[in-house]
Amino acid sequence: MAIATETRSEIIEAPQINDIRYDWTRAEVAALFEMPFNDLIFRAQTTHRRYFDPNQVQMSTLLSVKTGGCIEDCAYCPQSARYETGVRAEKLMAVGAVLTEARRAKDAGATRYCMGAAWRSPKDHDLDGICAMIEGVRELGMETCVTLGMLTEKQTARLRDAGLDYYNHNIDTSEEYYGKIITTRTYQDRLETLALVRDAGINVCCGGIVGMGEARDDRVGMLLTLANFPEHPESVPINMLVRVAGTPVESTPDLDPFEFIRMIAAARIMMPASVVRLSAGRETMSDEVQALCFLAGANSIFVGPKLLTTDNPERDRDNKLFDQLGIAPMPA
Ligand code: SAM
Ligand code: DTB
Ligand code: SF4
Repeated sequence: MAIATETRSEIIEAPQINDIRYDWTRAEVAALFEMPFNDLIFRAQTTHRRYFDPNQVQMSTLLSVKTGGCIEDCAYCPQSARYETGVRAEKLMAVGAVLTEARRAKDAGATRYCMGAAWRSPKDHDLDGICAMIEGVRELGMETCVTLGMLTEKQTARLRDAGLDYYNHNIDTSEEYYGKIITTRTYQDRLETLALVRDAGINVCCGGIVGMGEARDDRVGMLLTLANFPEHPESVPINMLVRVAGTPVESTPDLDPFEFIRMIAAARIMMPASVVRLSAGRETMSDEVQALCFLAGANSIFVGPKLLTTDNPERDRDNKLFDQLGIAPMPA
């Protein structure tokens, strides 16, 4: 049945101004997911254009500075010591080696360097090396982001003082589905670290993963949590699960790509001024799906052949796609 014209324009045009809100209801978010696809994408793209250049995408590069051997049981993660995934446990990298990689990423056009460590939480002495990495990457003129697990207040202060721009700590999924994915730390633990990061004055990078067998209502719930924080995360990574052999979620059925695009569009509408990151999962995504993600408001990607331990598209493929779409890298 066709929707009446007035209803259609209400849906599309309703929040034209003051669209940065922190009071989303579950029903409103569920209604976004149920919109006709074209209406949803139109509204997301309209919102996107009020805050960003629609033809620019931010480029970050990731490096795993401490790989594998993690004591946590995150069901998606190749770095958990509990699963046989073929990822070997390594020590924290030397600062010089990290800076060599960062320089290479900068030369290849990345403006943000993101360093990840497979820790439940860092020890205080681990931060000596991490802070030196942050200082070194900043001296190269790149923005810095780290993801190290749970933090204490003292640790957030040290990271801020080292000049850290962003801290990535994901809620991963809805509060309701969370217990199916991780049992070794709670949703509340995550919220506490996020609050400490925010209070320290560091930009928050927080999102999650879809395609882990969750229901649409869980995707709605995850976005509700993110958009109803006292401040929106400045950066919102939406990861498509990379199914890694040996992890408990390795046989999860494919998520409908249109549902993934809806997730990006809903994130864009709910957090209009945040950078929405099309994160893990691009390696197996068609160029057409990626183009629809950009149309839906995604404006950041990871570039370089590796994420942390899994594959990411080669630069030639990304450069070609940017050319085909007339997309330029977002300046820092
Ligand atoms: N150990 C730290 C932590 O868990 O907070 C930092 C690194 S952890 C690998 C960073 C994030 O990567 C996770 O929260 C998760 O959202 C994402 N991630 C890990 N494995 C993934 C996979 N197989 N597919 C998609 N995203 C994944
Ligand atoms: C995020 O949300 N996605 C990135 C980054 N933050 C650290 C990590 C994706 C990891 C994918 C699995 C891997 O390569 O190990
Ligand atoms: Fe460890 Fe982070 Fe992987 Fe969880 S996501 S197992 S905490 S490295």
